[in-house]
Order: sequence, then C-alpha cells, then structure tokens
Amino acid sequence: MHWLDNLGERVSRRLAHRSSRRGFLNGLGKVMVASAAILPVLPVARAGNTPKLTGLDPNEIPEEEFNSCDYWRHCAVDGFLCSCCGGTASSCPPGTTASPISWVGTCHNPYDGKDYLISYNDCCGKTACNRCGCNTQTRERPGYEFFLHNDVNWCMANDNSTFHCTTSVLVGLAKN
Ligand code: ABN
Repeated sequence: MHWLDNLGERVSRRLAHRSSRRGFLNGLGKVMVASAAILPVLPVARAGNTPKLTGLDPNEIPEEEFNSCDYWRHCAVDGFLCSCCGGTASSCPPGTTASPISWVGTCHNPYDGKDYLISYNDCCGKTACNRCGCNTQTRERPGYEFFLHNDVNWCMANDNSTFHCTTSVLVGLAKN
C-alpha cells in the first residue's frame, strides 16, 4: 500500500497547489446561481395547484362572464339581470321587492357537469332597469303552457307590480 499512499499524497498536493479555497467558493457560487436560474423553468406539473372552478360561486367567475346571458345560470332567464342593476344574481336591488312566485328552470353547469334548478324571481317596485336584458329559453315552452313559459311578469302578485329586474337564484341540484 506504500505506493498508493505516495500516489494519493502527490495527487492531493498537486490539487492543493493548483486550487485555492476562494476559487472553490467562486465555482460553487456560480453553480448555485446557474441552478437557481435554470430550475424554475424546468417543466413541472403544476396543475394540482390550480383551484378547480365550481361555477357556483359568483366570486370565482369574472364579473363580465357572470353578467353575460350566456353564463350557465341564466339559461332560462327573461328579464334584466339584477346583478347589473344594483342587486346580485340572488338578491334584489335596494328599493325593490322579490316576487313570491317565479319561473323555475333547469340549467346545466358546465364546470361540474351537473344540472341545477334555478328560480327566476323578478324584483318589483321600480321601473325597468334596462341593463343586461336577456331572453334565454332552455326548456321553455310556448305561452299556452303557462307554467313552463318564462315571458311573464312575476311581479303580478306584488303590491307594486312594476317589473325592475330578474334574479337567477340557485335552488339546488336537479334530480335526473
Ligand atoms: N319575468 C320578466 C318579465 C317581466 C315583464 C314581462 C315579461 C317578462
């Protein structure tokens, strides 16, 4: 083993002679900076961190989409969306009163693939809001099938039957 000891000593001495601690730290620093720059751009599956949209919470949907007639919850609305008139999709604007009777539609939520019952209650007691007018007709029937027709002023039973806007109240899951 004597020759191996000698060889090891010679190699170590040569290495020590040619390198310095500062040089080693310099190299190590460069490797650390380079890896910090490269690692974040490596392809990593991050899909698990993205919250899955339910389509049920208005706060998770951009206002523009929520106030569009194409938003799934408004699939059978006939009126001005109350969320554009100072109320929300499920509450009337100040100074108006919800109609106790309504048209109930069944809408498909594309976010979770389920069908929901939506009650389209009118808000009554102020002149027509005239913003975000929608007339979507999923599963609506002609006027002679009165209770399957949504082109009706549901404020008719209110003290003040002036129609202002319509809410799209989520009732619950539809049973198929
Ligand atoms: N349900 C909204 C509405 C009000 C008045 C007339 C037609 C439809």
